Amino acid sequence: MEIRNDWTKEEVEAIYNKPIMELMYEAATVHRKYNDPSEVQVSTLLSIKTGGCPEDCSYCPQAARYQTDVEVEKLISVDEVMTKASIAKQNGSTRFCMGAAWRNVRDNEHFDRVLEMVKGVRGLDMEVCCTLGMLTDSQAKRLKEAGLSAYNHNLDTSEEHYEEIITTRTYNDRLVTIKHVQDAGLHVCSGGIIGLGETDKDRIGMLHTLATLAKHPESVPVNALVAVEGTPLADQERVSVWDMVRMIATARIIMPKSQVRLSAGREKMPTSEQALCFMAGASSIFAGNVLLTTPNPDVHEDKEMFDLLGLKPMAAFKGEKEEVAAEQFS
Ligand code: SAM
Ligand code: DTB
Ligand code: SF4
Repeated sequence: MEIRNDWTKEEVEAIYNKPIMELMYEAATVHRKYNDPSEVQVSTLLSIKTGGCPEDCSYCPQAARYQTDVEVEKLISVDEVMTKASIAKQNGSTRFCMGAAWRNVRDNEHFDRVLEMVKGVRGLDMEVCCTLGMLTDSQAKRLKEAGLSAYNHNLDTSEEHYEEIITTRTYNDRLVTIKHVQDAGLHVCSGGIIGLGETDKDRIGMLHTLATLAKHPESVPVNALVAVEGTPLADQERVSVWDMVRMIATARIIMPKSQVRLSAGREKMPTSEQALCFMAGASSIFAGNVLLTTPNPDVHEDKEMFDLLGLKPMAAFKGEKEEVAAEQFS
């Protein structure tokens, strides 16, 4: 089965709406065909610039306009990043992702410092990822030159539902940043959040947009909303595991080789629920007891889960090495 970028919305809808057991079985089958299902990519997140963000993303505790418990912090130092990245490496992470509560990147000394951070972490032989908001094409290129592996920029939801969630920038702005990232030769990490009050149609629409990009994102994070006190979405109900399974399984079937990441929301999911997500084709997690500002399971809990489920952390640069090998033989 070849990798397809020409999925129709109707095809994605038909997959998404299959009876759940059929859907899981199909996704598990596709996963085994394209990937080693025992390997899980373990990525650690670090917030390098927390809170005080000018945007109005209604799910986000870091938006300055909402009264949340998040304390505003300045951009941290390169040394602090290096210490955290070394600890993450010792704990088995092969990928390190740095997040900043920025609307967009500006060409100033702060961006220069981020480039230093990228160089430093790359020097530890880890894959490096950033999520810093909107980027120009030249900023994407500079990140690539510094050694960045991938850039995270989520679509978050469907184009139709987007305006209900964010008004301070458009869906098209997001697609433009993703294009700059792809053009710079960086891997794209892009997915979304469920539990924002969207319909199944919105979820299908978002998956369809991701699967019909010129190239599938190398990773697709599926976040369950972490409802945070003080944000407009604070009272949203927790999403059911079956909704996570449906999203993950559909993403796995339509983007067979992408790392589908079981992202925010694991803190509230027992091992049995997470196991269903791995069965449905999830191949990546965020490790460490905080995501950016909200809790995540402890490293030792995840180790116990991996032992119980027979999962093992994926080696660094696995995807990149396979790509090089494939190019050489094509
Ligand atoms: N400020 C940059 C941006 O928005 O592009 C980068 C950091 S931002 C926090 C990265 C992503 O985290 C968002 O696009 C969103 O998908 C996710 N996120 C933020 N708050 C969340 C929450 N409460 N629950 C689940 N995911 C969340
Ligand atoms: C993504 O898709 N999820 C991560 C990462 N990309 C940057 C962020 C989740 C954040 C959850 C809320 C918080 O901890 O602040
Ligand atoms: Fe700012 Fe990013 Fe949070 Fe939106 S998601 S408010 S851009 S930090």
